[in-house]
Amino acid sequence: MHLLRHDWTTEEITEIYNRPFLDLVYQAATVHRENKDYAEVQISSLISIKTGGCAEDCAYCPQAARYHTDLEVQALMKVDQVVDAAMKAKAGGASRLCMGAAWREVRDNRDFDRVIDMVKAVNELDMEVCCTLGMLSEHQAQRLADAGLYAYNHNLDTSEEDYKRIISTRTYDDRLNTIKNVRKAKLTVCSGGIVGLGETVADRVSMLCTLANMPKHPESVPINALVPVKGTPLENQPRIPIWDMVRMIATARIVMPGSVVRLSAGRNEMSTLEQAFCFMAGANSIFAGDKLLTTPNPAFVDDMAMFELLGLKTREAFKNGRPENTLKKEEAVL
Ligand code: SAM
Ligand code: DTB
Ligand code: SF4
Repeated sequence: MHLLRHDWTTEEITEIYNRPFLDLVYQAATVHRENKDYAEVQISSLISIKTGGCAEDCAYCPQAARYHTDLEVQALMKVDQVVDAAMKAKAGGASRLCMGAAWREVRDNRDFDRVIDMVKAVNELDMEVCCTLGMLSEHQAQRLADAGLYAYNHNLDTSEEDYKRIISTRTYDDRLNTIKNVRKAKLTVCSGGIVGLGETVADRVSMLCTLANMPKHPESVPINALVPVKGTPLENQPRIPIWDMVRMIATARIVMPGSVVRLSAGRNEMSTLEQAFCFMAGANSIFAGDKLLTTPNPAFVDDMAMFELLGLKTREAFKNGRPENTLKKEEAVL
């Protein structure tokens, strides 16, 4: 495998991002093909366990309480409802379930206790369990790890320089701190960002540089295309050109060759050919299921038809082994 570097400069990443398009894709595909499992795509399914009413002001987000979006606020789901949804996702081919909550941060209360129960229950279904619940303390990360969580998603979203334009209710350092807490609990990290927020190429490069220079690269790097939602400050943002999306995926693949790069939000607006280019450029994961958190996503059957057409296979759960904390009850040595 390509040497993993943690000393990238913005100049180097800018040069990669701006290469002639086909050269960039060719290089990213070459890096990707050094991985023997390059035709395998990891499938995550999202479920919004607590929807809307969030205190933060993320300019892209339909779930922020302060924007008037047509969203129905929903209290924290029950464990049984989550297990039903997880079984459905598994039957559709998902190896990972990602549970999202519209929280600024986790609080040590009964709701968090219930999320811990959800993590335990989904882990028992032999699925990788991921959560995205906002900011976490080290102790909270450890509780999630003890419950069998596999990954924690916490996106940087944009560059440090651009952050204030998009979110004013927390800082970039808050974000980086949570990621550190997740690492301390030995969970895997899922962290990436969004393109199409009105950021510059320098912002995209800067965000990739922050991710690629972390002491350990995030195991998953989601690249989302903004889904503009009516009522949010970014509702009128133009759709991101597919060329930019492919460039972003290809550059992520080159600078973080050992990570899973996820072609995330925005697939509903992409043709199969456009998505094929993203896979060619090194994307090896998607969110599947007809809904992301609150916005539409292609149906499972359509994605499976695309996989068939492109010769892609789905990746099984726990491909890189089952971490100690995710052992099922009967396997754990008590
Ligand atoms: N509240 C938690 C947080 O912000 O970390 C977890 C849920 S939040 C919805 C998870 C991620 O969804 C955000 O960091 C952002 O990257 C992505 N996201 C939210 N709205 C989006 C949109 N309209 N288009 C693309 N990505 C979006
Ligand atoms: C990620 O990077 N993208 C997902 C997941 N992690 C949590 C969320 C996308 C949300 C898109 C807008 C919505 O459906 O609300
Ligand atoms: Fe809240 Fe997360 Fe949406 Fe920001 S992205 S408003 S923190 S749910």
